[in-house]
Amino acid sequence: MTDTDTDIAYVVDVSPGSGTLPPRAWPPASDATRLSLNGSWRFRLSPYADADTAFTAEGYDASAWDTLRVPGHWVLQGQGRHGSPAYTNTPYPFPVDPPFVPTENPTGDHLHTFDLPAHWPAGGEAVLRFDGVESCARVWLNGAELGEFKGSRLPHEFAVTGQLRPRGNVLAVRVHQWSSGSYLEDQDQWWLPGIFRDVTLLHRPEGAVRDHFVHASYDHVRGTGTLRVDSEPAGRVLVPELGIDVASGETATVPVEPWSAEQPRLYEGELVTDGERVRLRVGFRTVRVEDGLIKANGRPLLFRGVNRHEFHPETGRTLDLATMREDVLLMKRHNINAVRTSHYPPHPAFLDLCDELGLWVVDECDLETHGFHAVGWRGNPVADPRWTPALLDRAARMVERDKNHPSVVVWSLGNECGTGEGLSAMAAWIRERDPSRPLHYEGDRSCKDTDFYSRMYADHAEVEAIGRGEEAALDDPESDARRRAMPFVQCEYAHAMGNGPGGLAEYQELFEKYPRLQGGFVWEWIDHGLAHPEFGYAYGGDFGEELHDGNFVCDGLLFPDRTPSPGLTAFKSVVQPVRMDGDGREGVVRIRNLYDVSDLSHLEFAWAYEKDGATVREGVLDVPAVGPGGSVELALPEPPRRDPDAETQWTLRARLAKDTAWAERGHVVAWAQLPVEGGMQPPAPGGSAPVRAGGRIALGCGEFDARTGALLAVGGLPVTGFGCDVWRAPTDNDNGMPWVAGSSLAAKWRALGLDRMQHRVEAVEPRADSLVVRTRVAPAASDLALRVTYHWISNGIRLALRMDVEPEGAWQVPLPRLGVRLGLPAAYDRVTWFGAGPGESYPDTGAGAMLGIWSATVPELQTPYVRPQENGARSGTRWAELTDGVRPLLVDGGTFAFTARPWSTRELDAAAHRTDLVAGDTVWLHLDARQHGIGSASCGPGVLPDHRLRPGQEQFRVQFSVRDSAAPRRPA
Ligand code: IPT
Repeated sequence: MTDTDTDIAYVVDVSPGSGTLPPRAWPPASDATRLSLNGSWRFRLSPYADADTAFTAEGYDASAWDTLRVPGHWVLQGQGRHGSPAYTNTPYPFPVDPPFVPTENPTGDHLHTFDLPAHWPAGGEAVLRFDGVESCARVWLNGAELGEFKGSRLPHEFAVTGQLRPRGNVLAVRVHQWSSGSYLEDQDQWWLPGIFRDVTLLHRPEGAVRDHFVHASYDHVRGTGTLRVDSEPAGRVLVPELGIDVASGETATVPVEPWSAEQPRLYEGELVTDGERVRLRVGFRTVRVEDGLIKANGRPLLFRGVNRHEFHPETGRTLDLATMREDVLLMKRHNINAVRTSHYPPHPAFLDLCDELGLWVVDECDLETHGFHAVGWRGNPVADPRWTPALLDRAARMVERDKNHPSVVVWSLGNECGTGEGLSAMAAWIRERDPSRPLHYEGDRSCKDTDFYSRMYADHAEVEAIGRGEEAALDDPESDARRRAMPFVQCEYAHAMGNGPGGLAEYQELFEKYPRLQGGFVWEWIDHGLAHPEFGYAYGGDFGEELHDGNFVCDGLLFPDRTPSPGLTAFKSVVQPVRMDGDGREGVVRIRNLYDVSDLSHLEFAWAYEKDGATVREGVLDVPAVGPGGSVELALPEPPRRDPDAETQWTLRARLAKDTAWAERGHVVAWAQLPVEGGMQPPAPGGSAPVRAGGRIALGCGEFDARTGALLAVGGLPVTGFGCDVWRAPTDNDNGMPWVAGSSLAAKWRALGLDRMQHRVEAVEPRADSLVVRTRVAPAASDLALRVTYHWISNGIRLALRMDVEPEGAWQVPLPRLGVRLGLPAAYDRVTWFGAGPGESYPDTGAGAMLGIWSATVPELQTPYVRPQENGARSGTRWAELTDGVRPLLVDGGTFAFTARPWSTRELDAAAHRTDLVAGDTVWLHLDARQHGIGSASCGPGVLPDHRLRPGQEQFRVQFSVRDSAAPRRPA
């Protein structure tokens, strides 16, 4: 071993570090002085861990170094000069050889010079705090080494009393991308080294609070809260609003309003010691598992949750306060009541926001060893006692930091670590330190270290079996019995990768039906697409990584820029805490309150009576303050005169009656539509006789190719590429799970050739007053086919199509879609339609889409999935009008899904990034009788049987007409 080897031995040492202070509560607002050391630092990157340490000496001249923003990841700064991000899901991007890491270990040296502010107090002590450094840091102050640590998303503090001077302090931090700690941080995200959270210097006055623990429980029978604040050193605990003034360690019990995610009642208080006044924000709540249920304040919980990684497209895991707040506000506005901090404790300010705005938090430890799966879990750190101190250190740093947050109701040991004694040791330590919160861990089916049964991506049938308590036995009778007595939560489900997830509503029905099923957490909150000059948003492989997992990192309910995806809009509707159903014809609505604690008095219920999509009357319903779990049946107002020719419906909206901390008055919490009459489709117009001229056949306002029978024009508007279409650019869910053989439906589709169907024209048959075109549509090298017959009729103004489809042969796979496709001039770039909208919807998605009249430009109809794929279908469409502003094309005469895009399906299919898609001279219009559902097979179950498009006999009708824009929309 050389000298340098000894010097860097700490990098691969499995111990958590040395020189740091014991963990303690996140320093809340207090009157003690603090100095943020965030800002512009000097930075140098070396390819190896043993670069010279001369920079740590006093007087080192770093003026030639780069500058870097701290907090930040060096790979996301410096325009590529500092290496690149890399993405893997489960595989370690280095050999599985614990605790060793590659010799090529990017090492970032950071230097920062600072003065103490004039008001920095004399005396007392000083602490240097790092809130997050990935993956390992060694620290020097004014030339003296302080120590080193690992545990990227956990705080570390050093005592620096006596080492500070008024001016010219030099802080030197060496950060290694890889360390033994990397084996514990294999969390399916970008590998992003750096000092990515705040660095702070804290003054600690004599007698300041070293640590404090707020115990605030709620007795729902008596309506009282009990507060005890343990403090070191002792002090006084004041909560003026409650008249509490007790010594630390003493208990006060008083009547209070409890804290809950729905009503996050916080009481302002203070802990006063000889040296410091610390702000307390006390939320009284008791969470426990009893009678086989997770209960908060005596009531069973239903988690409408999401998994949240910390992510920003420009700054990676460095998040500013505004972004954290935006996350919480977006969650609240989308009816989300819970968040799992997958898979590490978040920036502590995020938890303050959860306390304040109300979210149930599953706080997860910074721990995942998933990559050991690839080697049969050999050498898994959680099963190797040498790593137990590191695991305990991580557990303690999470619990101590976050223990005073009322929002944190569950501790999670980590994610995907297999099983092992290290986890049991963590659980035992946490139970001892904080028995007030239930424990979660998904990866051990024996559930020996957890308080409830948790799974990920279990399909609907299995979830139902669990709900009934009829799940299969798994291991020893003792574990089986323990698990069966436990409540159940899906810690991950409904993988939100690309278009989807499908099947949300069916999960929610189960969660609401079986008490044992206490909800779940959608995977995941936001796409981790990194802003990229060439690709728009980059995913795995875009930085030239040798090993990567592609766009599996883009699987969130938000796009990278935090625009809600259709999946989030759907989730909001599926989990809405108020349900309105009933019989529109009878004019009766049943309103159910699904809140945990709130009655309905904070909502205003608006009704609208709509005819063919237009509101003809509206008003506000008088709804009593029904309590949680209750329901009421109400009569809707007397509808205006019935109009059997029109399509009529009630639209009901439950809106906030007053401003809240997270949304303004009028914000729609829940809605429903109750149909009244079905309306009538315009009858098929007949009369015109086909006329052959040149290579064309004219039929009323339609023109056709005499050889192929393809539509060439309608009302003089040229049409290209007309024909039956079954292909869609596969979604991520169609592509399935790369690691599960046979899970890709898209691979089956491509093997069969559904992306390259050939159309053989069997007959073009002019009849007395119609044109019939018979075709056989089939892929090369197969004898499977669809017999497709187009029946056309026209009265000179409208052109009607009936397409009959008859499958031939033994089809084993569902079709992607079934409908017609046609190309229009690019100027046809605006659409108004009566159907579901404004967003996209597929058979098993789009619960957020309402029936109404909507307008959008063709670019606006595109859903910007980071990896391009099928998107943008508007289903349940009664009519759609595309226009160039002069001669609108109306499509009606049936109920269909339409999709309009400025590029073809082939181009969409070939694109890897949004920037590959360039609008051409054609708007491609798809009119589908049906689409195959979406499912969530990118990680989870496929499309449920009801939503599969099985090839079968099909009859599809639509009509086309072109008018001058001045003429009425619906011609004769
Ligand atoms: C599961 C992981 O817990 C999560 O981090 C993420 O990778 C998710 O899947 C998929 O995006 S693990 C999976 C193999 C079931």
